Amino acid sequence: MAPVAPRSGDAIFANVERVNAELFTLTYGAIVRQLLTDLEEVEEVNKQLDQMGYNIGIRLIDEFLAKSNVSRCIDFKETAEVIAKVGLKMFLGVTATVGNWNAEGTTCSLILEDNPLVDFVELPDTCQGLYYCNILSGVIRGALEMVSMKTEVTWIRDMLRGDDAFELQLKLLKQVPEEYPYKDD
Ligand code: MYR
Repeated sequence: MAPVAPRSGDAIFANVERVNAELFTLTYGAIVRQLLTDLEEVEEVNKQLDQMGYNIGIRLIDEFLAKSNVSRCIDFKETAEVIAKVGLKMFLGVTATVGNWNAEGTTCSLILEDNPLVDFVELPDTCQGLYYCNILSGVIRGALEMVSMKTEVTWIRDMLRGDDAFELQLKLLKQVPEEYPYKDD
């Protein structure tokens, strides 16, 4: 019998990562499916996914700041780049391109060519109107609120709806100045 060649640590780690990613994708799919069964209305599912994401985002920001060593961003442009290149990479394993800025620098898009949330997913006709990845917009909205930025996060393009990419629009509504905790005198 041919001896079994031991696999390198890297190969095992890559395999574990792939299995984790698949498990994550399938678990998310099961959650969406359950919400569709429980709530029936696609609009309600969209809202629920966004709310779940928001609840995750307001907690996940702490882990992000602790692990990434990212310091305060000077403006919304830098924040968008940090989300696209560091945040998405850390939690989803992909990066996005930032584009479509408005003149004021308050609205932009994150464009994702690849989105692990939708691996294995095909939406039936009964799910038209579903924003399958709405959890992601909620996560970003929640995370940004914790660093004093009120935003509106909206899907503009969605490959599950036949578009050529995923495009998430970030609109900065209000930047709440952080209060200095001590009196100056
Ligand atoms: C600051 O100015 O305080 C830094 C702001 C950085 C905000 C980064 C938010 C990261 C959100 C991660 C999203 C992950 C989605 C899966």
